[in-house]
Amino acid sequence: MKKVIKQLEERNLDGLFLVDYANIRYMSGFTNADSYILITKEKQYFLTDYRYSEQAEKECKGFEVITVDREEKPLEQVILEIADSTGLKNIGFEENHIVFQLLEKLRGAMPRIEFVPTNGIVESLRYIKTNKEIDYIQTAASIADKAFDQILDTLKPGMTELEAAWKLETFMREFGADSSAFQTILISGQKTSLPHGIPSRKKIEKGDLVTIDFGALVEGYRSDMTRTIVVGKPDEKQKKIYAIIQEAQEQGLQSARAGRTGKEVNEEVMKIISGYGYIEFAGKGLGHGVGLDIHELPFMNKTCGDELKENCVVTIEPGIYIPYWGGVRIEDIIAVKNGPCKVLSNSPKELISI
Ligand SMILES: [Mn+2]
Repeated sequence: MKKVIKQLEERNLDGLFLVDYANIRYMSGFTNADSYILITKEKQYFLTDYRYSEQAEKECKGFEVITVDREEKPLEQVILEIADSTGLKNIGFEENHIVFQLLEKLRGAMPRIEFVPTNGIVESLRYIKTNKEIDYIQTAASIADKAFDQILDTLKPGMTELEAAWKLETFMREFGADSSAFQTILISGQKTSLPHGIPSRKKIEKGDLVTIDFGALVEGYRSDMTRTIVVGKPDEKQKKIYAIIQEAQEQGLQSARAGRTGKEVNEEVMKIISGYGYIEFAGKGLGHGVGLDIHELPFMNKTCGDELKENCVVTIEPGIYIPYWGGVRIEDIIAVKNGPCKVLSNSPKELISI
């Protein structure tokens, strides 16, 4: 909170209004939904409704919890009263998260107050993880590893993608996940050329590549891992593409360390794919930060200058996607270090045939 208030001072802001679920959770510890935070330099307000007020009182230490009863007084009226009583002249809002309709209501209710777009104030704090956050992500990654090991024994030709995805999610829950970290990608055959294909009623067949991109959720923190396997014996092209991605992914793990930019790491990985003549089929992004959100800072791609710092948690996930043939992606989740990174996902990476 002190760091946020310091940023408000630097930006000449009297207050900051938060709507984003992950930013609200990060600042307050609140683990539920549909709430707002108003940060002022003197005091912090947590605005929620009757469904969550008891929970908020317990979880949000250091906040004054205000239960908004919309029948009595709309949210913007409650904020106006706080602004008036504390003499706020302006309030920052999250330009990439706020709903337009809510912003219009706020501006309409308090013409005296300037609402100022901001971007990334809380995100900049979430950029580097604490040891506790890394522990949660490590736990989630280890649950995913165990579930992957089980799905290798369970997945059989004739099963649909949806059935296999459900089995995988069941295993994660059995091993202690709160839920899946995101909608599981488990796609097969030609469909693996879709980087984010959706599991369907398509049956998994002999000869198919199967791309499995999934993660577990633990205490609000997410893991993210991808493995590509083959049903039966791989053919020569499958082996060749897989070997390129395996080499590229290994390079990514070597290159990712504190002080380097996502752009530099991406370049070194793409150089390998380029050397084999497959750059036109390479995925555009190499990786992304992971934490309370599945995709957060820093990002690693051609245009991203985000610098990797000690204890950033990011993915390294190069892929080759050939339309109407298929694709291969290998993804690990890592904690960035000053030296070699710490790989949090530990499932095998040689081409597995089931
Ligand atoms: Mn990912």
